[in-house]
Amino acid sequence: MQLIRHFINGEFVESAAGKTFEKRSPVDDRVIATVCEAGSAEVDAAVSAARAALRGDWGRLNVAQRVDLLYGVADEITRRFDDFVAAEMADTGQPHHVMTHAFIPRGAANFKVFADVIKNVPTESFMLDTPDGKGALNYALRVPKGVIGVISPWNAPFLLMTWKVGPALACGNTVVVKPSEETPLTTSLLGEVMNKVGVPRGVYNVVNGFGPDSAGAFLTQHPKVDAITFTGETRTGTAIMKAAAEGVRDVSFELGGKNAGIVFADADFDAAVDGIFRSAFLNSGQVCLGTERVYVERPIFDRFVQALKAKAEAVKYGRPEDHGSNYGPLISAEHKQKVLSYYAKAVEEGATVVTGGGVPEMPAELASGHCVQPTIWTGLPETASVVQEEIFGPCCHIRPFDSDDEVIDLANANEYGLSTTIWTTNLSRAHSVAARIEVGIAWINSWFLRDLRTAFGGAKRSGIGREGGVHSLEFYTETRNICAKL
Ligand code: NAD
Ligand code: 6OD
Repeated sequence: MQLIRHFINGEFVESAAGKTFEKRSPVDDRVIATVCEAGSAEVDAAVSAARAALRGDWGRLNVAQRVDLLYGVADEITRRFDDFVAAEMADTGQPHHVMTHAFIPRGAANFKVFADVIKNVPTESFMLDTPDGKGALNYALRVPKGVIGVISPWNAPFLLMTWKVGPALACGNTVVVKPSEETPLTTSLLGEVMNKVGVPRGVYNVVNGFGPDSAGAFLTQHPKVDAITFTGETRTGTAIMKAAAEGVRDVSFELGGKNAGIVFADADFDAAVDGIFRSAFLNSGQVCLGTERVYVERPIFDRFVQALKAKAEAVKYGRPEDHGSNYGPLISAEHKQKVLSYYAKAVEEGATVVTGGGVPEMPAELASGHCVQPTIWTGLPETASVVQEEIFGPCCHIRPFDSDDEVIDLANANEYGLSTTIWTTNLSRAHSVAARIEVGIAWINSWFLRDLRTAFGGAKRSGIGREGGVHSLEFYTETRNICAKL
């Protein structure tokens, strides 16, 4: 049985108190690893190592040297691509092609892109007129914020963790990462990469464990952590913000979503069906940007519902390494129960179940896994809890609409504001609708198409701040202005 240890000051270590927990496969519920659970002693050690590294070799590197190391990390991830793919498949149970085409390559890109950003983005300068006529020169330096606490979720573990570690290190910080208890494998593997490439000890640290009363809470409450970047549920964000208030520490939050997909009658029909299918069911619906509310213009409503149903019913269940499968399980028995409780609630609330609504028949060896059927509902009022609350499963409610104003109001009538996807061939309408939806990210005729230089984050309850490109520099550095009298 694999033992997943913490990675502190360049070494893989167990917990002093010997506490561990089990990591189970989402595919068949077998225990696949034993994971060490950090107590406050391990979190303290990790934070101390990270602080010391700021003053050590890492803190003395110039930008070009840091950039070289980050390129080395990206290259080593690519060299060990198959190991990362295997580890992430074991953790999440999601299909091989999702790992190879999306999630693992993004891990390498997250280091390269921010190495390029830090190398190329200038800081501001101003000449100030002074009474003596000689003037003063103001120029800004970007300095690292210090030790960054990184708390990451389980749904795309490597992509989401490196999306924060890449820019944090590019800016010269050090990190202590607490991966989700559900998905510790790739975060641990990245420790091997850091050592291989020669990233100094203490720059990248990992502590495993849970949230409340465990590693997550110990890390976010730690007074020597300078800032916290978090991706996860909005409710968890509230707890972390309270912890960060002590010591007035900065936070960057990427939180939940209940995103609307909008399909106009003039859309390229097949592209829209494919796009909504992906946005509702990729990763078994466990994507924060996923579409759980679909609004379709009335003339194509029935045809659209039937086309999406046909695709949902054609998914291929299977083991992640089985290349014929394109659909995986939910992450855990607990999450499966949550999603199934929403499936039951939809029926109680009066939904028409177009397809799905339960657990698929699976071969005996996968029956104890956590698959649920892709599910489509129609006929619910907007007040229904399955239309308002984030389910984070493979499901969506579809409702017809008749005008731009109506669909904009429907899309905005939700406490979340992460993303939207709009399907139409009328680009002037697309731009005007996109500008009026209260979200951080609006896609037109696409979904999850990412340019890492752009601002990423959520409006309303979907987050605080933006990361991506120069926006990440805003969070991961302090700007220090120097004013020199000439
Ligand atoms: P979660 O909030 O339950 O857990 C996320 C992380 O926080 C885990 O590592 C967990 O151990 C830790 N944690 C939990 N309680 C904590 C506490 N009190 N103090 C410190 N750490 C704590 O989220 P999840 O279930 O892992 O992920 C799913 C959620 O993440 C969904 O709501 C989804 O929308 C959201 N998400 C958002 C984005 C985005 O970019 N906006 C991306 C991915 C996931
Ligand atoms: O692409 C990204 O940078 C990002 N943060 C994606 C989030 C996916 C949510 O599940």
